[in-house]
Amino acid sequence: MEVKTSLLDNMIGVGDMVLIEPLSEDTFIENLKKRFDHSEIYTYIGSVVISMNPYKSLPIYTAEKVEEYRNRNFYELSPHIYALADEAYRSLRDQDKDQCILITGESGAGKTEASKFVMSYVAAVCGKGQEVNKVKEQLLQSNPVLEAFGNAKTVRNDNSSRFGKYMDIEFDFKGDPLGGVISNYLLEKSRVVKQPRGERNFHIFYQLLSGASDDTLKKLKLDRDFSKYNYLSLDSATVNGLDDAASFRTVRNAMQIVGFMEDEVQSILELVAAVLKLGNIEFKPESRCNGFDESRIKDKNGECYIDCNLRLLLFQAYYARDALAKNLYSRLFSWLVTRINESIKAQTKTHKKVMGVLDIYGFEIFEDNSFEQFIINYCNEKLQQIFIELTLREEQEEYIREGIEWTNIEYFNNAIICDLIENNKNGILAMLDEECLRPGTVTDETFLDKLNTVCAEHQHFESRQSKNSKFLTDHSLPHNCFRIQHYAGKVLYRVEGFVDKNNDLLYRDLSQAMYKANHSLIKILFPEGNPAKVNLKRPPTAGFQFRASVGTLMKNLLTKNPNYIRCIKPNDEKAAHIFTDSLVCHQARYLGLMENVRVRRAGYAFRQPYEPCLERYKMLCKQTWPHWKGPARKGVEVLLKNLQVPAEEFAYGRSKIFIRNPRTLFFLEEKRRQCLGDLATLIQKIYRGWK
Ligand code: AOV
Ligand code: MG
Repeated sequence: MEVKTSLLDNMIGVGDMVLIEPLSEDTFIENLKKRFDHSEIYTYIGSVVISMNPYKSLPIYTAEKVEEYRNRNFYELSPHIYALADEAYRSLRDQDKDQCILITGESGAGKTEASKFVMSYVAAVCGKGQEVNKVKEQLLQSNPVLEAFGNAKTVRNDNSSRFGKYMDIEFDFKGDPLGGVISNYLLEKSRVVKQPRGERNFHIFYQLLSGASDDTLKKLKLDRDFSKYNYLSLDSATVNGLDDAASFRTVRNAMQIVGFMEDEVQSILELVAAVLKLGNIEFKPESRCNGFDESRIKDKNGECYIDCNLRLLLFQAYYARDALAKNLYSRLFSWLVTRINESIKAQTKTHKKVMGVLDIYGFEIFEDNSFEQFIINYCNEKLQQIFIELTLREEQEEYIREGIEWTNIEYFNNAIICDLIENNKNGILAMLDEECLRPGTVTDETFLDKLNTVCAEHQHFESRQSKNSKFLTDHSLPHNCFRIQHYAGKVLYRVEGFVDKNNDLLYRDLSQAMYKANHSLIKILFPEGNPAKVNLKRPPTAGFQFRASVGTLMKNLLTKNPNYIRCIKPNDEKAAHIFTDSLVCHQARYLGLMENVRVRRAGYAFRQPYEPCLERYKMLCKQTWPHWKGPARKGVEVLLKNLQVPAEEFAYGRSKIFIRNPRTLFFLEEKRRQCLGDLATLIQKIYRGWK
């Protein structure tokens, strides 16, 4: 591990926050700003990479850059996401340590872009050959497919991930890729039928209408005009910088590379079209002679009854229509993931080395926050938990391994918020489930009542104990809301729809109708509609499933060596060159970045194995220059003694030297620079050293 002098370059700020002197929130933010102004978007905190979204394309992801960072030590070059990717990949290949890349940050901070840079870097540096290249191409091309179906324009991000994604890339013993497995987490399916103002439906709808040939649209009985479809929002149908037609070609091409057959693509597009058309079905009330009201489908070509045994009131008919559209789409999405997995799965059962890349939907606070935001924010809490636990654990373990004493640093631990949400007994998700399964009249309001009673008691209890409760009730809240103090800010959730979205039930008649449809893919998507396989057991709720899958994910991540990318959004305008101090400061705070620096510095800010340390500084001491015969550790001891660095500045670990204060590092670096700067003196020194 070498420390490059560019990390200390004053012109473009400090490349590693650990080296900032003096350290304060102001100097921290100032440093980020200085670097951002020079388009230096990456900054380290030790081995953690902070990534600022530049909102403009930078020439730093070229093939030359890849070559530059390939096989180089982490601190050798300027901070870059490639350095992290390289370190992770080499550690996986050479030390057989499974890795995970944890990318966090709020919506629009640059997580998805970062995950793609990591993947493309690893693809560029790992093995070559026809078979291997095919695997790489398939892994990379799964991205455009999933983004088309799972991303959408929101007010925060024009390409916002509306699902969570975790991808394990598998390698053989040589480090050549074998394949991958993708896991997806709860798609925000409510978007299919309704989008908040200024937002769009999933990209694929617009891509299909803009990019498909006239012939394809004719076959699908679709109109190119977005405004013909109820499910497509009109106020932001076209997005600056997004070329839907071109994206459609990219997606079609990607599907082909991933291995979708032509007839499968056709089926998928038919379902996309079916969803659009479902949205255009309208109903009209009809009084029946038996006194009941029911709904009939209004159709330009005449009228027909819904072909099932439902006697639906008008609002129920619309509800059923939307539920079907949401289910159809989200099941299609899950099927796509399964289908992609079939294509990209490793063809061998031998031992695999694994690199997991996690890119989830970022923390969100909207004007109107519902069940989806609740789930998304819960997921972010869990990731923050992992960061907290592992940053401390990793640090602690290193000190213990190296036989060095460790001092604890105070952290805000968000475990209390995770518990408030996921506790088996009185967590919010458990209470929601209890309410959903309770006989009798269950509404969002009864759920809220329960929440207020139980959580308020809990809060009372907590507040006596720790003044730490994160469920905030007060009389100023709108009547149908509850509020949580998340690690990243207070969020007001409106309970409307919580019960329904958690239940996630579809009228059985609709499942059966779907199953009966003369369409092989639809049949696959609605297996419960098969009358031969009627299952009266209630499916698990959405919240339950989510909690379980996040739990499994966390366990999986904990078995791997973590690498962190902490993404920061510089402004709310999605604009290049704007750095809003308050916004950046808020993110740095809740991400716990200052504490992260403090932990690094409180113990020992820097550590290096003895050999490279001696190699780098041996020129500063006669006894070690030009060659030191003997153990490297002894050489480093001689060197430091000779330079009269106070003993408390160092700790000798089993394999590494630990340097407490960045100033000492500055001192060494400065000495080295002087040495190198004056070549003539250096040569004289060498000469004298040899005499
Ligand atoms: P996110 O994944 O963190 O948000 P994205 O990765 O989608 O955010 O980034 C948002 C947008 O910022 C991208 O579409 C790019 O225009 C721009 N951007 C981000 N990183 C870079 C970069 N390194 N270079 C150039 N432009 C960049 V969300 O999925 O909403 O949580 O849910
Ligand atoms: Mg994203």
